[in-house]
Amino acid sequence: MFAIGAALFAQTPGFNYDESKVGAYTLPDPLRFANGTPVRNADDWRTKRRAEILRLFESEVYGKTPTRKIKLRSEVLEQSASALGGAATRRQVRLWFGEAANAPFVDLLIYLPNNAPRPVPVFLGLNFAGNHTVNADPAIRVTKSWMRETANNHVASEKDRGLSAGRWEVEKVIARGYGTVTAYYGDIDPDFDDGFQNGVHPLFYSDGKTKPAADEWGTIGAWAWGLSRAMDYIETDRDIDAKRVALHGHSRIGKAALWAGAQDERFAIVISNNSGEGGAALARRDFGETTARINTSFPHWFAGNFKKYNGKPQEIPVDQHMLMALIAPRPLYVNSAVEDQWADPRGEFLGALGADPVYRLLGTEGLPAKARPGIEQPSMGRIGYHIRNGKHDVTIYDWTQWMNFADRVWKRGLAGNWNLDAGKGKVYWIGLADDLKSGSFFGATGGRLAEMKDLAVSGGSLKFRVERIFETTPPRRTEAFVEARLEAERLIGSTRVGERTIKWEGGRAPVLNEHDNGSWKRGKTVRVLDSLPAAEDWQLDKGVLRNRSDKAKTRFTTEHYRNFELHVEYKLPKGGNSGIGLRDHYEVQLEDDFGKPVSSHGNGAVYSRIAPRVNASKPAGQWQSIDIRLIGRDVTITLNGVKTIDRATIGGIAGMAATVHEDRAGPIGLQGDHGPVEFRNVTITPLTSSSSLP
Ligand code: GTR
Repeated sequence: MFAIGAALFAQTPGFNYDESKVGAYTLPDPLRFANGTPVRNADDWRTKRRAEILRLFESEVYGKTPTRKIKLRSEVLEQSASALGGAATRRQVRLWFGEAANAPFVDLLIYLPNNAPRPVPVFLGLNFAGNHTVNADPAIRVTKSWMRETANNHVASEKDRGLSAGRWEVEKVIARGYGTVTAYYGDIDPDFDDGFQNGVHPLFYSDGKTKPAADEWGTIGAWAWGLSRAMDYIETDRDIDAKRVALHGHSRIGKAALWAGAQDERFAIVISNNSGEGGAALARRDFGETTARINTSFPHWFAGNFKKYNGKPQEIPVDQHMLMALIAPRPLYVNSAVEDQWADPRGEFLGALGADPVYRLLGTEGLPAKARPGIEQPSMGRIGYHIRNGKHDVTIYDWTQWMNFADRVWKRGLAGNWNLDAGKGKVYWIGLADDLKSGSFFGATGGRLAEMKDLAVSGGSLKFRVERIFETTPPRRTEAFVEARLEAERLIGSTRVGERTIKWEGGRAPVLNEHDNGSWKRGKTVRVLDSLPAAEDWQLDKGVLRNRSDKAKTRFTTEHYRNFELHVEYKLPKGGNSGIGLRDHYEVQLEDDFGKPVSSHGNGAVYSRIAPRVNASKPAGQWQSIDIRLIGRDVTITLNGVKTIDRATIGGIAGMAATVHEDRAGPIGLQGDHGPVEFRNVTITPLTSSSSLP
């Protein structure tokens, strides 16, 4: 885009790349009313000054957005709970603007992470070239709307699937527990000057009117209106958290995102990516693209009135810092790129900084940086800013900062599940609720999860205490004190038990892309006991394996398994206790609990994670059989012929866990150090899926 622009500049003036030509300018003060009196407090801002500024942006810059409500109708065109290899739920929703059969519509493409609690926070943004370009997912519908590209006569092409995937990074967004909602901007209003005959403008014409008045909306206004309609839909989707929608936009769509965020306070975070002139950049600097230039190249973007200011940006009654002030006190993020001088990176930073006094008046932290921060050194407060290397684009660097910013303002950084490595084959686990008010911990109290007590979270660090009472005589109590901090997506911490301190470190529990969704085929069944490596403390006799001592080490298969069906027959004496290790991640408990109430620590339970529905145990001394089907974290267990756990999802590692690499295959382990136990007829059948990723 930069190169094409450069060729055009030669003939069409109206841009400036010379900082010395910027000259002196005075920005209108957001904290002074039009009549010169000061805005004294938050109440003055909220009740009067905000409305005054909004009116000026409406009549002089973007044009008024019609207020008449259009009846919306939504239809789910397609959905799947196993999109992106099982990581996400995909939904394609058509949103009709009006009840007429030929009403215009926009197609929303939605991906929601399967591993995150509902409702999920989302990133919402329009795309430039159709939903099918944001990811290579072949199920995304290809739009029939007008395309900016002339290559295929303005028609979208199958060939363009995933073309802009690097600008969307859907998988990475999903992996961090966010959803993505997007729509093609041309569905709302095609991006060319046709006198406002197509798109949504004509919906609002009445009394022989054929185009908007000079103080009414242009195409940026229409895109912003469409974003608010997407928000209307989001409010009806129970899986999406409408209170945590981060609105983002690149370039001209970034201008629309800022304008939408300024008008519609339902957007909880607003992000401007390289939005430049008419976006985050100060018009008065007249640097890069100028007011005269943008109104000439794109006469349909702004209100007719905006053209009055061609060559006279100092006469606009507002400047773009005031647009961003309208977003206050909601979190705002602005970012620039070094090679994107057309968008005026300095002007974008100064625009964000110019909104800071309003953020502070409203009692927030504003933008911490007072001077433009160094390249790729983000400054994050209630306003965030970064400038990265590279050109006019959206990159994974930008996305990472947006997600860090969202984590920060929504206090999500520590929320979620963490697999922690404590060294010497020991692993721990932390699961922290989204609201950071509760959580559980595995480690230091045996194989069990313990509830966090006295949990204190501040910024990127947390502290809590756990305890476990062992039902020995006399009962023994273990207490551990845990502290951790988040550093660059790593959780670093320590656990103190008495005099001993154990250090550990880890990352987020991985997303497992496999689900028990009917696509799994059984492979060849293998008899396990015959192929176990030799071990002195176990004895195999006529097909029955028994431990010779109560200290017998867990017997592991040499083969590693990922998704499988495992059949085990076992016999326990009165009060007996053993377990089956699954891939070094989870444990299925074996215990003499005949006739007792079910629990997540009883016979056939996924230890500390999932209790059986009913107690199907047999009395001690009898052979019992257990069938375990494990796909990703989805587990089904049949105990003595009774389905006791039906496709439940295991929340995380516990029990016999010995690795943080929960996404890897691992051995099957038979436990023999909790007392006498016998096994027979152990078989395993690997499962494979045509739709699973390697
Ligand atoms: C340019 C325009 C910019 C910016 C960009 C884009 O041609 O001059 O204001 O919006 O397009 O949308 O990529």
